[in-house]
Amino acid sequence: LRKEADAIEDPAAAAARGEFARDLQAALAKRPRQLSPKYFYDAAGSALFDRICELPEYYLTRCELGLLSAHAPEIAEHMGAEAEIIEFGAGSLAKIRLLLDALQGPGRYLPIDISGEHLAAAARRLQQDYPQLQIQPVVADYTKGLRLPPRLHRGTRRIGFFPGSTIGNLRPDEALRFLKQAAALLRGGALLLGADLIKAPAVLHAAYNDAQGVTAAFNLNLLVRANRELGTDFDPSGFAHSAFYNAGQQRIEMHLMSLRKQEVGVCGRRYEFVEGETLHTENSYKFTIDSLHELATHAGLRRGPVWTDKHRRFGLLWLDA
Ligand code: AVJ
Repeated sequence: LRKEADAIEDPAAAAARGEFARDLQAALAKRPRQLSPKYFYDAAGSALFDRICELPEYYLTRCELGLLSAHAPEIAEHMGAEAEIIEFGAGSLAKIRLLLDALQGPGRYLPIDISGEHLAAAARRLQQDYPQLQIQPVVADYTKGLRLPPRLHRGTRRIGFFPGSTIGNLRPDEALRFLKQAAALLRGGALLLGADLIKAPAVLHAAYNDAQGVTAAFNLNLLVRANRELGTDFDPSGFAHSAFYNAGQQRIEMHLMSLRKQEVGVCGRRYEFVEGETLHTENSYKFTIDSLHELATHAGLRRGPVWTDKHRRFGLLWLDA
């Protein structure tokens, strides 16, 4: 049965698995050991992330949803009728609903996400609630160069939507490259960018070290995923979730820390972890409105309105392309 299942694995899934194996081996071969956070988002990881968004400590999602719903009419006015909305890292498609409710029928909605099954299911649910909307899901890794279907009509305005502070997962040089690509792709339109702001380290720390341990499970799920998809032999109970604010770099770092000396097999190679050694799994950069404007201006975007909450926890920026 197992053999048969392997034989019929679709080529895209096989390629994705090959890339995961190569990236994991490369991550384990270098020091410090670091892997892209994109590998968090298998079906289980995407579901865990959705639970993170509901946690009392994880203020980011609530804050951004609050901004979107409070300012949806104004944002919709900036977007204009019949534009097409392109969402980068669309996830569960919850945030776009707030904008769709305020918009007079956008021309089309293109959610881009790396987690194919999760995206397809979310798109089906959205279609049920917005039967008139033209939805075109795109399963892709948008950090790798963006290719999109042609504009709906000549002259259709494209509005990019990059919420959730996902931009914080990118190193500053990668964020700049992404914004440059987005600027080129959206030329004549705009980008609506949501980003987490620098604040008291204790507040940041709590958001990534929740009391229920959901963030720990999200982090450790990476090892569970590797075991299932690549046949590695990680012992998830031999690793601990570690998340802390690196003030010098203005970022939260997440790591998986080895609790003892141990060896792990990955596709025929063995890798040793000494006690306390980590695999760096994510950076989550924090910004100021000024630092975001500087980055955007460098990328060829022009500053527009900014919406933020009274505690200045989160920023929503309109950037003309
Ligand atoms: C989806 C990348 C914005 O960095 O806050 C949540 C992911 N990691 N808890 C973030 C995440 C740990 C999240 N982003």
